[in-house]
Amino acid sequence: MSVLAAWERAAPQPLWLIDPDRMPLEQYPAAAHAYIEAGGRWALVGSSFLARTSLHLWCQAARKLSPLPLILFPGSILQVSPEVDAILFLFLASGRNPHYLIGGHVEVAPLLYQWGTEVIPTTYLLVGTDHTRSVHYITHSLPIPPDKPELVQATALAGLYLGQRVLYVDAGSGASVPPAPSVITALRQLTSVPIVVGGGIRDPETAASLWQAGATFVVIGTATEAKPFSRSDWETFFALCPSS
Ligand code: 1GP
Repeated sequence: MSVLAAWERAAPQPLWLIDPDRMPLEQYPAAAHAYIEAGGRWALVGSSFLARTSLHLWCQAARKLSPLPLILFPGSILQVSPEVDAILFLFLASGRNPHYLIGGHVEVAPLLYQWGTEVIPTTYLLVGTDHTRSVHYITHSLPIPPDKPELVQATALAGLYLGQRVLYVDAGSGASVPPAPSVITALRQLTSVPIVVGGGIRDPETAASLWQAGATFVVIGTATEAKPFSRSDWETFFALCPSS
C-alpha cells in the first residue's frame, strides 16, 4: 500500500520529525526502536536549514539501521534522496515566493521521476507565531494570522482545488505557540484529507487538543531533540490519541 493510502486510513497519532543535524546516527537505532515500540509507524525527515549533514547520506545510513519508514519533509531542493519511502511535495500555499510554489518543484521533479519516489502532494500552511522562525527566514514567507481561520480555510481550499491530498499546518519548528485547535477545526469542516499539524508541540495534552479538533498527525520534533524520547515518552502521547 502506498504511504498516502495508509495515511488516508490512518488513525490520529503522533508523528516524529527528525532533523538530521540533531539526530546523530549512533543514537538513531535506539530512538527509532523506542518510537516503533510505542506505536510509531512513520518518521518525517527534514529541516528548514541543514548546516552539517547531507540529508541523502543520513537517510541512506538510517535505512540500514532501522526498518522505520522515512518520509521526506524537505526544507529545500537539497533535501531529496531516493532512500526514503515517500516525499511530501510541499506547496507553500501561505507564501508568495515562487520558488516554494513551483520553482523548486520543477528542479527536483526529474529526479523523483527517475527514482520512482512516491510523491504526496501537500499544501503547506504556515500559521502565525510571535517571533521569526527559520522557516520564515529561509522561505521569505509571511505566516497567516492565527486569528483568521477563514484565511487558513481559503488557502487550504486553494491547495485542495489544485489537487493536493494532504494539509500540513505549521507554526514553525520550535514555535512558542502551536497552531490553535480552532484552526484545525475550521479545516476539518472542509475536508477529510489527512491534516498534519506541527510547530511548538511539546506535551501530550496539547497534542490531544489538536487531535480532538481533527488533526490526523501531530508532529513532534524539537521536543525530542534535547534528549531522544524513550518508549514511555512516546506512550504518553499515544495514550491520548482518540482511538488508542
Ligand atoms: C516544524 O512542524 C514541525 O516544521 C515540528 O515543529 O520542531 O516545534 O516540533 P517542532
